[in-house]
Amino acid sequence: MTRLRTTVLGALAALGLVVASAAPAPAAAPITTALYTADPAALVVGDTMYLYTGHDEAPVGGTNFVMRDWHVFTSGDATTWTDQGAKLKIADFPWAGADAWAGEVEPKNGKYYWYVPVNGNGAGWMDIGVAVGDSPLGPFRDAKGGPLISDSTPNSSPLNIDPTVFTDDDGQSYIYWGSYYGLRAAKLKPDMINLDGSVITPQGVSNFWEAPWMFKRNGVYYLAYAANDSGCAASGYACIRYATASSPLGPWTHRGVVLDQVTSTTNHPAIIEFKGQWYMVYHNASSPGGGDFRRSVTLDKLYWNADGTMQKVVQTTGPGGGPGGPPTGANLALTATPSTSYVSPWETLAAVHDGYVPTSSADHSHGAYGNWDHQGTEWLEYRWNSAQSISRVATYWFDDDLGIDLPASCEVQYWNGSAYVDVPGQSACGTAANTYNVTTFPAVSTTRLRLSITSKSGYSTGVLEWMAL
Ligand code: FUB
Repeated sequence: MTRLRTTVLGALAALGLVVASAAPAPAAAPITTALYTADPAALVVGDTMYLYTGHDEAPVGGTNFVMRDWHVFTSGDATTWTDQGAKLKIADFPWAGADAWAGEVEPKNGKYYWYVPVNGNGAGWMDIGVAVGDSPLGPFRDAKGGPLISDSTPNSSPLNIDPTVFTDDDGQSYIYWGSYYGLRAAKLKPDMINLDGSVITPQGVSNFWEAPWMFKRNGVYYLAYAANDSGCAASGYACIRYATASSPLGPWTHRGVVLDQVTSTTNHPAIIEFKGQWYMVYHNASSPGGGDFRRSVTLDKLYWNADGTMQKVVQTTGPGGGPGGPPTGANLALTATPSTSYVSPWETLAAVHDGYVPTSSADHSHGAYGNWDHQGTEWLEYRWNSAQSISRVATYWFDDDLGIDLPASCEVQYWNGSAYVDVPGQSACGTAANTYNVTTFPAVSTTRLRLSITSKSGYSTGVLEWMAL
C-alpha cells in the first residue's frame, strides 16, 4: 500500500491549521474540500455538532486506502464546518501500524471515548482500539495499551472494524462492529475499555455488510448499516439499510433502505438530531478529484414517518460533481427514447439520459452505456414523439481504463425526414475526459438525433450522459 502524503493538505493537517468554509455551504456540499474525509461519526455536545472523520490520503489513481489519522470538525449550524485538525493518529497507538478506519466517539463518565479500527502490529489484520480524552476535542490518548477487540476475541467478526458505541438510558453501554457480513455486539464494562461478557451475533439485520451506526429514538433502537446486496446497490457499491429493535441487543427487524448508493463504492452513515433537525451524515466521491479512496463527508436532512420509520434521504447533488458541470438549460434527453447500434449486455443504455452528474469518466455508479467489444463506428440515438428544437448536445464520455476508452472522434447527426445527415454548422465534437463536451449548432427541428462515435484503434467506447438542449 502506498504511503504517499497529499503534500499541501497533509502539511496543513500536521500544523493543526483551522480550515473553515469561507461562506455557508450549500446543502450537501462536502464539509471541506481542503482534504478528503470519510467514515463520519456524529456527536452533539451543547450547541455544537462534532464530526469525527477518517482522512483519505490516497494519491490520484490510488487503488487502496491511505489513512493515517482522524480529524474532528465542528459546527454550530450543520452547514459551516471548522476543521479542528487531526486529533488522533495511528502513532497514538504504539501497538498499531496503519489503517485509521471508521471510528466513533462516545461520552461517558465525563470523558470521551474514541473507538477506532486500526491495523495492529500483531497477528491478524484489523483490531479495535480505544482512546480517551477529557473533552470532545481531546487531547486523546490510548486508553488501554492494546486492542479492545482483535481476531483473538472469541466470536469476533471476520473483519474487526467500524465500531459504533451506544449508551442506553440505564447507563449500560454497548459496542457493535464488523464487516464482511459479520456483525457483532457486546456489552462494555463501566470503564468503557473492556468487553463485559461474550460477543453475540445480532439476529435480523438483513444484508449487513459493514459500517453500523446505532441510536435510539422514542424508545426504539435503530441500527443503520452498509449493505451491498443487488436489491439496493450496483455491484461493488453499497446502500444504507436499517433495522429496529425493542432492546439494545435485538432481535432486529429490517426496515428498508434509508440512503441509496453514493458515488463512492463504500457508504458510511451517522444519523443524529441537532437543534431539532435530523441529519444523515455520510461520504461520497463527489468532490473535485474525488474517488473511492479520496472521499468526502457530507450531510443531508433526514425526515421521519409518523410510524417511526425513516424516509429515504434525498441526496443533494451539486452541479458538477467534478470539473466541468453540466450545461444549463432544459435537457430534452430526459424525455427521449434512446436506442443504439450496439450495447454490451451488461451495460445500461438508459444511463445516458437519467440526468445523473458523473464525478469523472470512470464514475459508472449510476450505470453506463458501453459497446465493448465492438470497435469502429457505433451510434446512440434519441427519438421524440414530436419535433424538438435542438441547438446543443453535451456528452460525458465513459472510460473504464480497460477496453473502453475515449473515442477518436464523434459527430452529431439528425433525421432530416428521409435520412440521417450531419448537423450543419456544428462545433467540434469534443472527446475530453471528466467533463461535459458541448457541441453547438444552429438549431435543428427533428424527432431523431444521433451521436456517431468512432473508437480509437483497439478500443470500444462508452457514454455516461448525453444531453440534448
Ligand atoms: O474507510 C475505510 C473503510 O471503508 C471503513 O472502515 C468502512 O466503513 C468503509 O467506509
